Amino acid sequence: MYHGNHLAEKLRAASLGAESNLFLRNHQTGKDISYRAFFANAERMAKALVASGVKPGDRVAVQVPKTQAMLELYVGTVLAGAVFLPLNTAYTAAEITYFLTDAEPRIFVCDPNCKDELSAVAKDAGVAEVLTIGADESGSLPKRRDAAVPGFTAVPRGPDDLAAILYTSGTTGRSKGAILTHQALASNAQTLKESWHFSADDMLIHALPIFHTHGLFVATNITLMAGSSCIFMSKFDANEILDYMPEATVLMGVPTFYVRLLEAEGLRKASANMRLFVSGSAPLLAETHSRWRDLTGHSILERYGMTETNMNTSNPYDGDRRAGTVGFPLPGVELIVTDPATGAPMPQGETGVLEVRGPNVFAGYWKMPDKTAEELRSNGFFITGDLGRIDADGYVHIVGRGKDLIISGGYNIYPKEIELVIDDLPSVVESAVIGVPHEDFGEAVVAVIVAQDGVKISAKDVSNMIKDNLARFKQPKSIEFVQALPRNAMGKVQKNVLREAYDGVFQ
Ligand code: MCA
Ligand code: AMP
Repeated sequence: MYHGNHLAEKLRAASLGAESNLFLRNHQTGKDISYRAFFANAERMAKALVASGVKPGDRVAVQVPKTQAMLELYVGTVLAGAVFLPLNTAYTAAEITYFLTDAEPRIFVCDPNCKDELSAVAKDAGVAEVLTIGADESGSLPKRRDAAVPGFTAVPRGPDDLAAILYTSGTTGRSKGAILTHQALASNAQTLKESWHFSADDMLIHALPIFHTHGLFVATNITLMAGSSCIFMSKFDANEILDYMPEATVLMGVPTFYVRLLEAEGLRKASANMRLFVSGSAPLLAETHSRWRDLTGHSILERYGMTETNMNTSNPYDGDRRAGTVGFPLPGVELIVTDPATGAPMPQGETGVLEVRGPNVFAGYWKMPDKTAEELRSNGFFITGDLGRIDADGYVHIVGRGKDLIISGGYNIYPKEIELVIDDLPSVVESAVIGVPHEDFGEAVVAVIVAQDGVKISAKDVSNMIKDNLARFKQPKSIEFVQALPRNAMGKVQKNVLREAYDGVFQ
């Protein structure tokens, strides 16, 4: 089935012969979807795309609420040999303009509520057609899916062909599209499925968004590849997750999930029969790890990944899951620590830049050959920009970031992008954006602003002026004004000084 389409074949294999098994329990609609129904719908989606003129290699850009139809569209896009390009639902029209212009998709699928505003954006970007999927699973694309006859011969695609482009923000303030091949996605999901012992007996609580690697490729691809089932929740809700735990076996989440669940009533009892808790996308505090273990008896399994690489390391399924570490390189993934200045390998145990190589690594940045050459070495190692070390027992520790990046509730935020927007405001001389500790989100955004002499401007004014340009999660949770930014002898803003000064702002 789906012969010759590298990824689709692998996503389908486990459920062949078990078509009536449950794939997805839809929390929103209350409906159960079997593997048979899911793949039939994905095939109809592929038909609808082809009927709209989508050709192999074309991009299908998608900014829609978390729905079963979006998952069907993902698999349908792969079946049609096209390239899936999911976008964060929080992005504003101004942000969407960039992605559509850069990626030049053939089709853009959006929320029907945003169709008027985004159709104009899509038209300007030269997108041929705009379709919709709504939060209630309705919309013009589901309509076309339902009108199509099931049955679709998968378009042949090899391991090196593109399956998806995921944009990841950059230190320059310009997002970069990571090109992910069929092989990168398939090999990583296969490795994770085996490393985490996924089987048809598993029921995953799926509460992550599906426009990022974690919710789309880790959670969904593993479920499909193992023939497991999932409870598909449109968003995180601690009490609803507790309600589902007795019928589930696995939860995947960002650290904020675990911090919030620890505050919820009834965690110990609800989690008694769970098999596995996985955390990633941001550092899990050792304190959260030990509180969880003390309360539930389960040791959270922390792993480390990136948009460009999928998952690189994981704590062991069997064996010691060590708090504050991200475990060992996954089978087939090489991880080395290099000197940030010279790129030479560091002696065992010392801290440097983490570099990774393996079938999981991306093929480069979309239309950015220079950026690709800067970060992806000709020998295949990708320079992650994360700082870390490997201890004597082989566990990888992430000790910091060489890149100016904030991770808030599992979302990556590049300060430069926010600084560019704030610096553009008429009453602002300059700004520096930093991340400071936040109990719920791990880190939260603070903007430190130097206003023009004699100009009266408040934090509220700034918030109002930037709100149309930046997704809500990127907007500063605190805005501070100063006379001047601290600088070193080279004139570089000392963000460490600012981070210290505003360290307690959310406490
Ligand atoms: C929501 N807000 C946020 C965030 N989420 N602000 C900063 N950071 C966030 N992550 C804003 C909301 O717009 C709202 O603004 C206010 O904060 C409070 O919202 P709340 O209702 O508490 O938030 P929520 O809707 O419950 O969402 C929190 C969340 C969510 C469940 C933690 O952010 C989430 O699902 N995060 C997961 C992200 C993820 O999947 N990352 C994986 C990336 P206001 O009230 O002012 O309007 S993939 C990756 O990183 C790599 C590859 C890897 O290794 O996995
Ligand atoms: P992104 O590619 O935007 O999804 O984010 C990838 C980044 O998230 C990595 O480069 C790390 O900085 C960070 N990250 C992911 N998982 C972990 C983890 N378990 N611990 C610490 N940082 C993590």
